[in-house]
Amino acid sequence: METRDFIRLEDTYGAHNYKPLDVVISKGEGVWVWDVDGKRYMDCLSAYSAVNQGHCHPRILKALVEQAQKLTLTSRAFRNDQLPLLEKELCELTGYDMVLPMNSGAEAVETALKAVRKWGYTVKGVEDDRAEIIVCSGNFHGRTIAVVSFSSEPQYKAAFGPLTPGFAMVPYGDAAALEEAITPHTVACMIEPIQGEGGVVVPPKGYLQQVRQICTRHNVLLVADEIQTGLGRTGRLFACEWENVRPDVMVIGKALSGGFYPVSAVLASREVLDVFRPGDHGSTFGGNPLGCAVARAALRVLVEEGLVERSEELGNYFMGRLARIESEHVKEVRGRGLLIGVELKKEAGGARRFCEALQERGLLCKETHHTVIRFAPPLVVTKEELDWALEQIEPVLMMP
Ligand code: IF1
Repeated sequence: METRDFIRLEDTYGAHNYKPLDVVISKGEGVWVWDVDGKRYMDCLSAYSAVNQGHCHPRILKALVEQAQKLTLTSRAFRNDQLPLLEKELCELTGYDMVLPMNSGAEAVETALKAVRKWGYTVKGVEDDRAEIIVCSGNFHGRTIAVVSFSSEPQYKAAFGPLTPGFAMVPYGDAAALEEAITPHTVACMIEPIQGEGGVVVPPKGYLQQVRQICTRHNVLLVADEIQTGLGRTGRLFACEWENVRPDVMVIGKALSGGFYPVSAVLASREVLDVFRPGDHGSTFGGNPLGCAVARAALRVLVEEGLVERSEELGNYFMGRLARIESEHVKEVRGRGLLIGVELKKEAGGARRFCEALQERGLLCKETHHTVIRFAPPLVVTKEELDWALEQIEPVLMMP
């Protein structure tokens, strides 16, 4: 079968909820992937930062295979010998008290929403069924009905109503607006420290600090969605560390498994996560031994291979070189670590055609918000590989 045969099958039998680039990938190693015709590409998307450790990392692969040969799933009706170790290692790495493991990012976000609502009723003393959670315009937290209910992107929610109440929206980056939106019913404020889908939007300096102070002042929990920005992507273990901010609740996913398997988690203090009683919440696959063994290896790789430091160092280099490309199309280059957005001017005719030209030259990336090219290679990338990428990017940005 060739590329067009796979595409025809997918278009015939698959739901059309995506419009992917027409490259059919069948193999990956480190920062490189190969399509079914054997053509090699550098992956500059990293599955939206799920493969920070690089494709098919040998140490994570070994953990996956060894665990798969022993035990994969018990359900939480019984205990398994991997979950306690992952929980302990995550708490030791991050300084949080407790972990609640789930699978997808959206599920972990839902879990965090349930936790802060229950905290609001049982600890803060909010009136029954009145809890409010403040979110930001331009947010992306997943695709479930509750989560799209507070999206500011009309397409994400249109025709999926009735939607879930209990959310208020404020402009991203505006701390004063957040403080004004707080009411006696407010239990939490949820933010992305850098908005990924929003177009790699880095908030104004001091914003996260201000949000932290406002939340503390009003006894409102700060929930950080670090599903995309966390685990080294921005040159810190968590992007909130750029402003020395410690959220009350941290949501992680994606790179928690190095891309091998869906593993997500909510991290929080005992005061928050201890609101859950047996039967309140759960998941058949959440905390399964295969996912836990994979996540333990994925975390070890991040730490022991120094990928967080590498992300900062190479991110600075890459972003600096990108910023020096003198293209008439570029409006701004921004980001942190190896999460970089190149925003094009309106007249450039959209980012998609640049992504397609980069694909021709063997570099895969994905536009976001029509006008932003996002560059987020696996954190194992080398300086030499980034130099090769720049040799491809430069002429493409110079296109008429
Ligand atoms: C898709 C975007 C990125 C996320 C944050 C929660 C989730 C995500 C901050 C949900 C997921 C993904 C989903 C993916 C595209 C992608 C994405 F463009 F849509 F926004 F990365 F930028 N919080 N982001 O970024 O996690 O349930 O998917 O595991 O195709 O929808 P999930």
